[in-house]
Amino acid sequence: MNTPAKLGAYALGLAVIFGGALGAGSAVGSAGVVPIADDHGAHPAPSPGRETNDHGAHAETAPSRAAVSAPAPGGLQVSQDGYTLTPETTEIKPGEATDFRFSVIGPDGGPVTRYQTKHDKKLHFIVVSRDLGGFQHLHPEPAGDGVWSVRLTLPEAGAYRAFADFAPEGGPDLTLGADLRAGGAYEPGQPPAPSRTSTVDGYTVTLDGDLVPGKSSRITLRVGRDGRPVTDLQPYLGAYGHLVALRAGDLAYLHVHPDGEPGDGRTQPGPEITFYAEVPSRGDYRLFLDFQHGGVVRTADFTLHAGQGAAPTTASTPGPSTGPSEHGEHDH
Ligand SMILES: [Cu+2]
Repeated sequence: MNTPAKLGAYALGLAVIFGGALGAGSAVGSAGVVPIADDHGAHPAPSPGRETNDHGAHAETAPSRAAVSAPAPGGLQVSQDGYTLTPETTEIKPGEATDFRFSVIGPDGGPVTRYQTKHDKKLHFIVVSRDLGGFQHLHPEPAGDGVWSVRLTLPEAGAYRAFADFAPEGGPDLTLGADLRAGGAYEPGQPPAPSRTSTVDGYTVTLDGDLVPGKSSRITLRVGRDGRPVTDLQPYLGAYGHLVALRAGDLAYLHVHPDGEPGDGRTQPGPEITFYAEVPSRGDYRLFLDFQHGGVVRTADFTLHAGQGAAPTTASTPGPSTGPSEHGEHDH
């Protein structure tokens, strides 16, 4: 399988997870899948995740499909599928670098020691403030016996959310979330207002595209510096950009990767980076883009409102009246 196809399959897998969440109670488990497949029509590769959804957990009939598949978005649970994110460091002082340690306890009751490599790393560790202001994307190091260790500074007193994004060897892709606190009095902030432009260290990143609930949405980010387009972005984690989307309100986690990757013969190193993202519902989303230039990784941040259309009907039907039959057509 060539690389773009793999990326497409990866994005599709994520989209299926979110689409499945939409299907809860409305018997549209497949509706979330179909529009993504259309958008990725250039990629002929079958998706392992989709195979499983269509032929593994589900029987031939729609009712069982709806009953079985209702996975929540990632990051909302500290424990899922028998795996539990287990912080060992409990005290964090604001503004002080801390050796933060944690493990993932597996179904057998012991810490997981073998992980698949995903996007160059065995485990991705994201920390955000609960009010979605600050964002850190870190890569912990194994500290022996299944313990992970990472140098972590929580800049101010307050409530934070940590996400561990990983796949145990022989296990599922997981994003587990846990609350962290930095002690002391604090004033919770308001989530940032909608914004499509971000400036960081002299770079300006602008965002084009809209998040539509239940539908794969093309998002294009354009990187400039001092008024000129940046055309020599450097690969970071196997891509020219790394985008995380978090839903305001509960910090549901959506991890997306670009359409294309360095060296595939079609993806340019800037100024544009294209992603496909599917969000599960209306509301505000914070988007954090990691990009590398001049040997430094920087993060641009945005806030988008996903509001058009009522998912999932808008996602899979040309008009409002054809919803039910449309759903029927997609069942096998
Ligand atoms: Cu990472």
